[in-house]
Amino acid sequence: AELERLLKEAVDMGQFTMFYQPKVDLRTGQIGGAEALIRWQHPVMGTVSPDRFIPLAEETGMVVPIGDWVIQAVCAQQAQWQREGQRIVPIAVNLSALQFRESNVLQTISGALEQHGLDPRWLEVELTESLVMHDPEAAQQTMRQFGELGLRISLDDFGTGYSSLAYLKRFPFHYVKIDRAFVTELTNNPDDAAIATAIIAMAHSLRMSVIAEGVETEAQMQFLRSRHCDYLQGFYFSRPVPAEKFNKMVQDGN
Ligand code: G
Ligand code: G
Ligand code: MN
Ligand code: NA
Repeated sequence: AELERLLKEAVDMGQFTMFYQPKVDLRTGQIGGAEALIRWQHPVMGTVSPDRFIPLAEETGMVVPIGDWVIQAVCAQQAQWQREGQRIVPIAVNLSALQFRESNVLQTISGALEQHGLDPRWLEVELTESLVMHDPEAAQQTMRQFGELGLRISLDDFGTGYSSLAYLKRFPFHYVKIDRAFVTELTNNPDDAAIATAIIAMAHSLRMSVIAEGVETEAQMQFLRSRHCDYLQGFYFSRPVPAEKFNKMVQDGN
């Protein structure tokens, strides 16, 4: 209840901000997109990691207003950059399970896009494998509606659950994100290398693009490039950064 109060206050007092982590397009070497990641700056507690408050926000239901704020914030930011004549790239928001299942997230998204006059191609969503598998039928239906709206969808944390890509082909994903767990040991562990290679090959045969997360070294980058991975995300290129810094990186073309 205390945390619920604190999170409510955080929304009202504007203590949340969004950071952006680039996704590098391996074909062009340029930033081809980003993932939006929330940050909570509390006046006394300091910076609180989303790893700590998102699971709790999920339990109290506060993740719904927080998630709505995230959608608003990203749409407002993209629209502002676009008005200023800046080059923009698609930005993906993470949807939490509760937000996906129990809120009217479709209305929230289409409302925000409309309000800011933003084309749906500039906003993407990331759904985790476990979220989708919790209720596959319902997820499929909501995802179809996202697709009709023109949103691209990423399958986040792929490989950590128990579903096969073949099964997931029933869902209209555009991107598969290889979980960081397989990328970390990619160049030391032949099993992880085999898994990453297989995910990329199968995703491509199903006409989905692949994003590798958690890329931290040149060797990992080279390996993923040799396997024709489409996008790379990770500290090797950039940590999640504040909006201004991200925008500068996109304009500078690196
Ligand atoms: O950098 P990172 O510490 O940003 O994020 C930690 C975890 O919190 C990740 O699992 C990430 O998906 C999740 N997360 C970050 N931002 C958001 C957000 O805006 N909404 C939701 N639902 N999860 C987020
Ligand atoms: O669960 P999700 O994939 O949405 O979370 C993204 C999380 O991964 C964020 O916490 C982000 O800070 C973190 N992250 C992004 N790139 C790297 C990386 O190269 N190494 C590590 N260890 N974490 C990363
Ligand atoms: Mn994600
Ligand atoms: Na992920």
